[in-house]
Amino acid sequence: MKPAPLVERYSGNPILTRDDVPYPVETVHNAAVVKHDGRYVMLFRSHLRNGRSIIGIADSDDGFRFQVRAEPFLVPARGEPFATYEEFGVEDPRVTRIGEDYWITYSAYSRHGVRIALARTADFRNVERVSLITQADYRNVVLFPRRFGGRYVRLDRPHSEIAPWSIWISYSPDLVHWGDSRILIKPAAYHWDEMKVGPGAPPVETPAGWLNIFHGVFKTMDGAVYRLGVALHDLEDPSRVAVADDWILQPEDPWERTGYVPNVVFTCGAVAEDDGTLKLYWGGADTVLCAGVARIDAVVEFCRRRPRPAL
Ligand code: M1P
Repeated sequence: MKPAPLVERYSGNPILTRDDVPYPVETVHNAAVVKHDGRYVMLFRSHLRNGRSIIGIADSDDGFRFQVRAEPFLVPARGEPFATYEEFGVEDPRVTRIGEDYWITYSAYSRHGVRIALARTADFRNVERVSLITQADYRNVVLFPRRFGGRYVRLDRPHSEIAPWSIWISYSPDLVHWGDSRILIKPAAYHWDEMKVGPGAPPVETPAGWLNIFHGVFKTMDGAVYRLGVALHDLEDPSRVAVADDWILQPEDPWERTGYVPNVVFTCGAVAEDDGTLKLYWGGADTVLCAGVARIDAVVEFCRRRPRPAL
C-alpha cells in the first residue's frame, strides 16, 4: 500500500490568487505566514504587469481563508540606501519573530543584482527597513528565532559560477553584520535537487531539532522542476544537520504545473500549531498560493529514516 502523503494539500487550494487582490497584480505566491495576536498574517509576493514584484499583506482567522489588505505592505523603497537596490522589485519575504519584533528578509532586485534586505515590524502596520545584509548574488535568507552562543544564525544561499547553488550558514552579533559562513547542504548528484537548493521556510523548532523545509531544483529537457525537501538541524548547534534523501512535495495540481513558471512549488513559510501539525504554504507555478498540513513528528521521522550526506 502507498503511504499517505507527508503533506496533505488543503482541499480549497489555491488559497489566494490575483483575483483576491484589490489592486492590479498578475500573481500571488511565495508567502511568509506567522501568527500575530491570535491571527495569521501573510506577506506574499506579486508580479506587477511590468514583470517586477511587490509584497502584499493578508490576514486570516484559520490560516486558510485570507483577506488581502487594500494596500501592499512593501514596494520598492524611495529612500537610500534601499532605493538603489530595490529598483527592480522586492520578492520572496520570510518572517521570523525574535523577541517582540518580526524580522523580514526579502530579495532586493536592481541593476546591480539581487541581494537581501532586512526590515522589522512590531504590528504589521508599520515597517522599518533596517539594513541590506548581503552583497549581490544572494537569495533565500531565513533567520533562526533565537541566538546560539550569543549570536544570531541564518541559512542563506549565495550564487556561484563554479558550483551548484547550496545552503550555507552564517552568524551575526546584531542581525546586521554577518560572517563565519560555511557551506551546509549541497545538491546531491542525479537527485531531485541536483541543480540547486535554497532555504525555504524559516526554521521551525521541534523537540527533535529545527525543521528546515527547503527547495530543490532538477533540470529536465522541458525546464526545471522545483520540489520541497526537509532537513533537521541540531537544537543547540544548527550547523549539525540531517537531510532527508527524498522530497516531501512536488508540483502535482494543475495550478502547480502550469502558470507563470511551470512546475514550481516554492515555500517561504510554515506555522507550527499547538496540536503537533505544521501548516505549510507554497507558491504554485509562481502564480497562485497553496497550503497544506503535515504532522511535525512524521516530518521529523522522515528526516531520520533515510538521511543522505548533507555535503
Ligand atoms: O521560479 C521559481 C523560483 O525561482 C527562484 O528561486 P531560486 O531562489 O531557487 O533561484 C526565485 O525567483 C523564486 O522566487 C521563484 O519562485
